[in-house]
Amino acid sequence: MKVLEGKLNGEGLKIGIVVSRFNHFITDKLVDGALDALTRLGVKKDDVIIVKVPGAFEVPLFAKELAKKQVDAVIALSAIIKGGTSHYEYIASEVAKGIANASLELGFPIVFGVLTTETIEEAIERAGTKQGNKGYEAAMAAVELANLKMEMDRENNKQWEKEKREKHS
Ligand code: INI
Repeated sequence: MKVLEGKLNGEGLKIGIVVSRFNHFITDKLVDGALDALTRLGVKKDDVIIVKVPGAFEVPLFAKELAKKQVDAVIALSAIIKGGTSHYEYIASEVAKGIANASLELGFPIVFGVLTTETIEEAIERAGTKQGNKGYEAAMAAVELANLKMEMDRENNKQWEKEKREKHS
């Protein structure tokens, strides 16, 4: 039996972060959490690139652009808080779809570190207080997935080489 699983080791990895400024008192905390996890896992500060965008709606496009650069995974961070905003649902579903589409189209790990909450209090709880830090969790997943992607690529190459050899033997 073969089990493939990404290691939680960030040494040598390059990681991109896209973060929105909207609700920045929350998203700044998500970035802090993400950087804390990346540093603990061995990612060097110089190997992290952060792209700031106005709001969550803009995150998928720039997550996709960043994924085309020399990084091993991208972390998408934003805070969509319902409060009194009526278009909350539209933004939340577009952002989720946009990130999933970008990741699938490129075949590249883009981690969903987007908070969608009813209230500001719930967002605070998930940005470094009672319920942990979504940015920290997203960064852990990014490192695991970057390593898993490399491992899968190696496996696929091995398989491809094997099939090529068998075809020509
Ligand atoms: N952007 C957010 O990141 N979070 C929100 O809660 C939010 N709400 O509720 O409006 C929000 N709106 C801005 C949006 O993401 C775009 O930046 C804007 O519409 C310009 O395209």
